[in-house]
Amino acid sequence: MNDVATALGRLEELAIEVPSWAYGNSGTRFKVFGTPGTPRTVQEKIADAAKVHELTGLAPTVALHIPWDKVDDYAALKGYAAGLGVGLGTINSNTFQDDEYKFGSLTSSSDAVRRRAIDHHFECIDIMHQTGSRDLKIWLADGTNYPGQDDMRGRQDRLAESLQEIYARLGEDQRLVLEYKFFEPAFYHTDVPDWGTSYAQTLALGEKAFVCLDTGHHAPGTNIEFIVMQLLRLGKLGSFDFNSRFYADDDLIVGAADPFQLFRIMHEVIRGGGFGSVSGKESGVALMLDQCHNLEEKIPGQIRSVLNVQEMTARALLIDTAALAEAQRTGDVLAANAVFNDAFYTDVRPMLAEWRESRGLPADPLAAFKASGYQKQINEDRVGGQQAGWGA
Ligand code: PSV
Ligand code: MN
Ligand code: MN
Repeated sequence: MNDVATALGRLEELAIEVPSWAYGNSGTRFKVFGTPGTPRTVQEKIADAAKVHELTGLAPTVALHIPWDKVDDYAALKGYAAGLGVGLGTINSNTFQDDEYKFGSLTSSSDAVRRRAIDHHFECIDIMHQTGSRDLKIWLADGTNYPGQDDMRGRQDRLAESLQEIYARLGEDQRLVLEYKFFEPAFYHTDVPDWGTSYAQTLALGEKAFVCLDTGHHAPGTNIEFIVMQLLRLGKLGSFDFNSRFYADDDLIVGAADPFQLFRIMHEVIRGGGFGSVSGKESGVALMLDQCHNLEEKIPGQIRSVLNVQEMTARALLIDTAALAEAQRTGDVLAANAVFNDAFYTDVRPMLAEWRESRGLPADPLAAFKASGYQKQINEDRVGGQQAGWGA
C-alpha cells in the first residue's frame, strides 16, 4: 500500500461543500417529519453548516438554492458566513417550483416561460457576483410524461439556445455546471437525462461549462466511476452532488449505501487529476453533497457525510498505484484486484482521528457535537423551523 503519511498528507486538499437545504426539514411525498431546532432562516442554515466545518475541518463552503435562500443583501450574507468561518459556494437555480414551469423551463415552447427561466439564471449570476461564488448549477425538472406529449428534438434545441444566453452572461471566473438525472419528476423522458446529453450541451457552450454528476441520478447498476473517468478524461467534470441511493433519487447519506462505490469513485477522481490541487493548481472538480435528512438529525447527518467522504478518500489515496500498474501490465487480474481491496479494507479511522487531533480538531466530531450542547441550544432557540428549501 501507499505510504500512510503521504496519503494522509493529501487529505489537506479535501474540501466538501455542504448544501443549505440539508439543514431544513425534508421528507417524502407521504410525510415530512419536523425536527426540533430546524433553521428558520438561511443564516441559521449557514450557522449549522459552520458547526460541521468547525468540528471536521472538511466543509469550508455552503451551497445556496435560489429562491429558497433568497435575501436582500448577499454581500452581508457573505460577511455573516465569513464571520462563522465558512464561505458561500455554488448557487443552485430553481425552475421547478413555479406553476409557469409545468411544461418545462429552459426547454419550454413558450417564449415567455423561457424568458422567465433565463432571467432567473441571470439573477443567480448577479447573486454569484455578490457572494463570490464560482459555480452556477443548473438542474432542470424539464421533461414529459407521455410519448408524443412534446417534440423532444425541439426541446433540446431550445435548451441549447437558452443555455447559450445564460452562458454568455457568466463572468470571467464563473462556471456553469449542468446536472443530469434520468427520471423524476418527468417519467417518460427527461431533457437532460444522462452525462452524454450534459456533455454535448456543455461542450457546445464552451470551456466554462461543465457536467455535474449527482451520484443518485443513474439507473441501478450504472458504473458511475466509469462516467467519472470519462468526464475527467474529456476535461468536463465540473462537480459532484454526492449522496446514496438504494432505489431512486433517495438522497441518503453519501457512502451509507455503498462505501465501496464511493471508494471507487474517489479513486477515479484522484487517478484523473480531479482531486484537490494538482501541481499547485486547483483541479476544479467541486465535491458537493446533495442530501436530505428525513429521519436522522441534520447536523450529525452532515458530519457523518463529510467523514464518510474523507474516509473513502483516505482509503483511495492508500492504493498502491505502482503495484496496481504492474499487475495490470502483466495481466495479473487477482493481484490487481487485491491491490484495490487491500486499500479498501484498511480501517483508516484511527489514523484519521490522529490526523484530526494533530490539527486541533476533535478526534471524534460526532461525539464532540453531542457534547457541545449546540443541538439543545437550537432546539430551545428555534421555534417553527421550515421544510427544506421552502422559503428563506
Ligand atoms: C434534483 O433531484 C436535485 O438533485 C438537484 O440537484 C436539485 O437542485 C436538488 O436535487 C435539490 O432539490
Ligand atoms: Mn443534485
Ligand atoms: Mn437529486
